[in-house]
Amino acid sequence: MKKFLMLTLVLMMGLLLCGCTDSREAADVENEDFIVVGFSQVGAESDWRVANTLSMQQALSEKNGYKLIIDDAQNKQERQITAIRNFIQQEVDYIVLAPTTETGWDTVLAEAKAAGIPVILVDRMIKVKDEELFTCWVGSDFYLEGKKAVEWMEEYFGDREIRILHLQGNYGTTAQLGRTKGLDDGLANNPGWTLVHRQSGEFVQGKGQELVEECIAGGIQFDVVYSENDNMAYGAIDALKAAGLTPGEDVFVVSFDASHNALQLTLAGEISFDVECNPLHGPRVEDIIQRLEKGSTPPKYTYVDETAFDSETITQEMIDQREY
Ligand code: GZL
Repeated sequence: MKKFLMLTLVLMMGLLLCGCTDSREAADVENEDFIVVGFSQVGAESDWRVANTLSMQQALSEKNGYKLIIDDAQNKQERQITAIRNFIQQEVDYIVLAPTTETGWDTVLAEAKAAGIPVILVDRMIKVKDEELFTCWVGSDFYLEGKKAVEWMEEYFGDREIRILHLQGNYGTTAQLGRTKGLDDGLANNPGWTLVHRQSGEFVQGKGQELVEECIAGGIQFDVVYSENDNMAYGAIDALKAAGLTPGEDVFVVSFDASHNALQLTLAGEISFDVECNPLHGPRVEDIIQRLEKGSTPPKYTYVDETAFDSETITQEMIDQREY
């Protein structure tokens, strides 16, 4: 009898031990059916960013076979670096990085590479000594976006002298650098254009409004607001209206992103020209991961095709057909 009891005890202990895997093993078991993706996102500063995050969530869903871990960096690179290190610790299968800024990534991406985790970049670009530190990049040609805006301004204003108030995005981001260079080339090629003020509105509505209010209060005269994203343009429009100025008549607003709300303002004539910056990178990232899973090599750089909208030709039907 004693032997039987001992045998039963040993068996029960064995069952208990094999049944109580630690949480990590349990997670591994749970995750093994999924491709685990760690996504370091800039933040939620704009309509564009919100649409970008939603696109990633919809594409990298559990229904599609993914477990997506999103970290919101609140626009701080140091939080992104921490997030990437956490993803490495969690042994994710892929890291997706939407970089806040272009520089400062070499060390942490070398750690991801050493851990054998592919890094996919979306949206803005980074500058690293070794381009093997990331697998591939998908995003926009921000200089071309700026060029499109300048070409519209040249067409619309012709030889008219114009004074430009420039609301920049966060300094050092590829979007700001490209869109600013587009305007700088326009200023160099159009002697009748004058830059009356340039400052970063950090891609957010409140700062955009504040800068325009300060310029108006300071007596700065301007004909065009070149706003490097829609949310700053919303703020600029509020400031113009509060000062009794009619956007589209007294002052012309040129913007970037072409998010839904901005296109409604373009239809209303309050934004004169809006250059698309497509945020729907979720399906593009999913396609890249599937290619990598199958052992094929996606292109190192993929630029998304983008259009632009003119208040004189846009229609509600065009807006209704868009995904964001
Ligand atoms: C552009 C993206 C920019 C958007 C802003 O790809 O990086 O950041 O234009 C967003 O709306 O904040």
